Amino acid sequence: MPVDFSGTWNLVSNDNFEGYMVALGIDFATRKIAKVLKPQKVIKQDGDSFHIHTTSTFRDYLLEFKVGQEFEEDNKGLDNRKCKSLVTWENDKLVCVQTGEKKNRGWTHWLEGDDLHLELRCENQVCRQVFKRA
Ligand code: VLZ
Repeated sequence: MPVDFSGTWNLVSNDNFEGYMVALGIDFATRKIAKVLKPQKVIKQDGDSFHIHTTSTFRDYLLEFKVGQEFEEDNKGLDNRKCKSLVTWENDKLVCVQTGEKKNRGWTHWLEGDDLHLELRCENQVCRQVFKRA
């Protein structure tokens, strides 16, 4: 049985989101608001088809993709830079490479115990987020 990330997840820790946002070029005023947010993720997974909705009181971000199929990502409401994104399985980890203007951009999701982990990468910055089931 493959891993199933489906569910509603609440952010419980967020290490270096500030550094990640600086690397993405998010302005100071937006960072001030964004760094205190406690986003929720609603993940719907059907085999290799994913729907990841990140919601907050400030902005929402919806991502839909199939593992192994490259797609254009607009990052609307984040840094608004377009990139080519490809998500693949690395064992039980879901790994996204976001190819574009920013070097080393991407993220990794995995499950650890009852927790959902997310590592967000951009240039030399790594943000680590942990979510618990709502
Ligand atoms: O997550 O790429 O789950 O897209 C934060 C919204 C969303 C709050 C961060 C507004 C997206 C921030 C993280 C304004 C600057 C992300 C992927 C993996 C799915």
